Amino acid sequence: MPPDQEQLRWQRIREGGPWRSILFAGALSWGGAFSLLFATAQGLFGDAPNFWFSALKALPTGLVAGGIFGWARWGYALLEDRRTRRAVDPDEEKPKRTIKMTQKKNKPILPPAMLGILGGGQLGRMFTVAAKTMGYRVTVLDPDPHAPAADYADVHLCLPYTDPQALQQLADTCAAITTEFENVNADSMRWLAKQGIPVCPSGDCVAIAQNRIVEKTFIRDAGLAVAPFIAANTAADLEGDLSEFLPGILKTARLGYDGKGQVRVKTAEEARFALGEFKHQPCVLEKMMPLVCEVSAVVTRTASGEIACFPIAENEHANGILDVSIAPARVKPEIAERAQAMAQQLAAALNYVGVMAVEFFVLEGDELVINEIAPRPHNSGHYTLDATLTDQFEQQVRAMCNLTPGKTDLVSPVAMINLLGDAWGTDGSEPNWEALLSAANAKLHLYGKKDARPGRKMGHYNVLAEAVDQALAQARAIQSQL
Ligand code: AIR
Repeated sequence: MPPDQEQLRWQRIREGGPWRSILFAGALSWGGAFSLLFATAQGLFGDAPNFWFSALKALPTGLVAGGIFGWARWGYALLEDRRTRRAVDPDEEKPKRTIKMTQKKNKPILPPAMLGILGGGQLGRMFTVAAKTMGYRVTVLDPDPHAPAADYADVHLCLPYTDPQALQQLADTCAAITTEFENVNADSMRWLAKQGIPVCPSGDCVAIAQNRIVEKTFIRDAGLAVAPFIAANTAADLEGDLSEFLPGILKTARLGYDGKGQVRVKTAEEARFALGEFKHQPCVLEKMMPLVCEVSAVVTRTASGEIACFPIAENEHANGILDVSIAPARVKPEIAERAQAMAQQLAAALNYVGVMAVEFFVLEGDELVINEIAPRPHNSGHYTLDATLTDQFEQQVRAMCNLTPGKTDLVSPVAMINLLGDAWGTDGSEPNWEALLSAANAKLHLYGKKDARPGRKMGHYNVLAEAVDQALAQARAIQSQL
């Protein structure tokens, strides 16, 4: 029986209660099995005239024994379940399904199992390539007929993330499901988990990352540092003294990435005005921090709690969009280690399964505060495609398939530069690829997107060199020629 089916069966037994357990699991399957066993024993060693008569005679005993065994199995599953819940969260009376599922030592899901992914953008595409390379099959759910991942996927369900039939097909055909886009519907993910499919990360983790207020509160409650912030659910929340959070950035609580949905504010009046501009949707006002630099950690955590963290990347943004990432980050080793430890602590606090990125601000005095998390592989982890022993997309496959995370050693210093739509001509002409591809140490990754809009991530390239500054200088030189 495939591992996911075994897990599903245990979950059904746990949730079915004693009656269903006796009637279905106990009396029918185990009862049948016990009868057969008794009958064979009777037929072989008993004194009845023939085998079938023995079987008939042994049937009631077999059914009773099977029923008792069914009870025992259910009782054991319940006990194990309670133990796991207590270990995970002693205060939670009704823990979420994902919490208990992810604590089990699950069996590996092996090729050629079908893996599902919600979202088929560039991250889904690179995930699909990694999964296909390892021999898995992939189903992508993305409403865009030109979804970049569809070029490689075995199945493209070109339907909305909430489409019941698409979700049913994922549930029926996939051994595990992941996502690549945090604005994907968390309830769709919860529904899939309810069908017994391992969903990594859980809908609950995605829901936390989808709302900046919930996200920052969670991080703070986990004992980790965030920039001072105030939740602005309504205009009234911004009426009091805001000096603690100013100058600051007002960010919409939901649906913001790549600099979308945020504005810098210097005064309380500006903050209130900006809230009006965002049509009074829930926002957070966050104090602007005096940054030395920004770094990020991409961490992988499996259902059994194994954790691996990639080397810390140092990031620079342009117009709110990641421009360049370099590894190793040019920070003290102690800071890099602390960032990795914080990312791992957060992943454990979330009971996270999959690949997660944690973005940090490095402040004066070597202080580290968490900016935000992304419940998926991350743009700042694209350097791993060419510069580490395992890349972040293989890690995503490994985590969702209950495999040990691959080794994350950096093989070479690297600089990753994003290729935005701005590099394409207004007439759709291509950038000067020759300038890039003629360098033997530059690696081009294009996402196959149809429309090159300004600010749209179309691809990236990695430059590998002996020293990180050398890699960065060469990557910048190439950028200026594109
Ligand atoms: N993405 C997800 N969160 C942030 C980013 N950048 C990736 C995902 C998603 C794609 O960007 O892969 O599917 C969407 O890109 P676009 O250009 O279609 O908006």
